Amino acid sequence: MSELTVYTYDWVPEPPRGYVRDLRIRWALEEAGLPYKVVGVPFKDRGAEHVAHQPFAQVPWLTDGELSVFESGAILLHLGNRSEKLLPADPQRRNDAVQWLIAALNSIEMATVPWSIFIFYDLKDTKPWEFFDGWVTARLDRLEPVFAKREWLAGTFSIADILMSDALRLLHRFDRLAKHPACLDYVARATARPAFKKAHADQLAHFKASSAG
Ligand SMILES: N[C@@H](CCC(=O)N[C@@H](CS)C(=O)NCC(=O)O)C(=O)O
Repeated sequence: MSELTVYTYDWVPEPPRGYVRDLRIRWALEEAGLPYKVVGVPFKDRGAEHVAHQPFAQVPWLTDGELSVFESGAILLHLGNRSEKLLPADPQRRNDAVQWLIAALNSIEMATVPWSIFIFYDLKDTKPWEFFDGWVTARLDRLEPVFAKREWLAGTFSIADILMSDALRLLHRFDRLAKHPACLDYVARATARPAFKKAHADQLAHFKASSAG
């Protein structure tokens, strides 16, 4: 089996620590029990080699032997093909996992990331805030009955839950799930998993070690 390497920054400022998207990949690898290593690349000077792997000079990317994959969703799908612990073999459940994974990226994260910009830059007094906050409410109102009825999006835990719960974690960070208890419980059960805890602790340790050096 080829060697798996996760690439992330060698350092990031304090606020994103614990939220950098290599966490999603570490989490999946821990869930699947696949051996991997993590390599830090410069945050400050992003060179041509970085862009050759990730065209937006972002992280994460993954190498699997000679193959290089960028975009956290694509990386999770790639890993899903390696382990049924991440992506079920049954066609209906596999379809559920894939569509919810895309929904997490394209229907939820698409709303949560712009919303978070208003928080980080203290723009809640501006007119567009109402729109972006309303967009988040609309999405949570639709997710609430989904999580009231099911533990995991595809029946059993899958990469869809890694992406969905990680996207919702950004809202939870600012107590934005308080009025959506089923969403809140879902994030709590996802982040209680030992694989999440290990991935999260490892990411924090990685960035702490880099700032110490
Ligand atoms: N759609 C990309 C987003 C990647 C992304 O936003 N990466 C952040 C870290 S979590 C980053 O590299 N930010 C620095 C930058 O954009 O310059 C994915 O899901 O992989």
